[in-house]
Amino acid sequence: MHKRVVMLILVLVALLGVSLSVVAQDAQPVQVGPITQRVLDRGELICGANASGLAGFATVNDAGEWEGFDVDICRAVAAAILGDATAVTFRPLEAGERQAAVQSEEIDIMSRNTTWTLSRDATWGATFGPTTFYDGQGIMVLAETGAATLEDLEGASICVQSGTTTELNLADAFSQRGISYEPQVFADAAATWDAYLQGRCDAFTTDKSGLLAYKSQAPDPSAHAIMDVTLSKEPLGPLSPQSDPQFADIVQWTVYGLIQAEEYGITSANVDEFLTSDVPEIQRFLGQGENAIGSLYGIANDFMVTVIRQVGNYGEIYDRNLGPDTPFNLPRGVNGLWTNGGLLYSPPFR
Ligand SMILES: N[C@@H](CCC(=O)N[C@@H](CS)C(=O)NCC(=O)O)C(=O)O
Repeated sequence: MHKRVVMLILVLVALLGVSLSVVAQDAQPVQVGPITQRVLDRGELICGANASGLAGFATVNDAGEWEGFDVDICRAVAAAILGDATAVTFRPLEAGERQAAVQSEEIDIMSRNTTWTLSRDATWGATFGPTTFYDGQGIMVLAETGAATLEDLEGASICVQSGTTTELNLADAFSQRGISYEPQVFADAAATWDAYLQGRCDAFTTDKSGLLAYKSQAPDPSAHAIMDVTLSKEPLGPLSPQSDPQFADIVQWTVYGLIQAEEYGITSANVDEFLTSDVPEIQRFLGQGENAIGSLYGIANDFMVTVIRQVGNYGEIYDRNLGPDTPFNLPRGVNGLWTNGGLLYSPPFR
């Protein structure tokens, strides 16, 4: 009888030990992946950016600071991981330099008007984040030519940058319609644009966002017309080396957080008022109370509070760089929230 009691106590103690160790494991902080770890160690995020400057998306201002829509995406990720949107080093990359930069992991993230395609996803060793800007390829011509359709460009010479989806789509679109053309291909963006400006090409082609940026910088913008044709789908967004899926998740949820914040109406100006919101969904989104959000990725639980406070929500980023108070005044269109008929839709933060 005595022996049995002792045995029972031993079994109970063992069971308690097992359950305590399970609790202890649960409470252990999440281990961050290799890219996040090196960002933390370095205290800086290295972000691949547009090399020649793309107005509205990535340029260096008079004070020597990077600014633009693509730039702000990197700033948001730096705020999420490091708590500091300014802790970013931008690494300029020409189109053809992107693959090597991702593969060699000389950058942690790229946010550089880059189109998500299957072959890039597979061969660059990249993980693409959510699309931040839905675009399409367009064509610019001298306004005086009056060219309006692709057929009007029969026999034209067209300036295009190599290492881009642009070069491939151009070939597809023209051969599909049986239109002959002469591609003038350049490895760097400035040379491509200069050749068009100097009249060495009849047309210049790239993403429509890029056309707007270039047109705004032309000596006489009104001399150029963006034709009302769209050659392709160009979903542009950030990407990171696929060696750290957890880092890619952080990028993904930061971008979705920008979109979700806009949907909730949470802005850099009012985020503090939302901290005490009694809406459970918003408490969770902002990582308040007992809700585990960022901590599941080893970053600050309330990472979205920092991101919104320092960078703003998606709508603020869009307006600051491309909205009504900028030279672009670009309507949101498909880049609106799904609640406004656009394509931006965040999965739930829960
Ligand atoms: N979205 C397309 C095109 C991106 C692209 O590189 N476009 C050129 C337009 S000329 C550009 O921005 N070049 C600037 C540079 O290489 O710095 C892609 O991902 O391939």
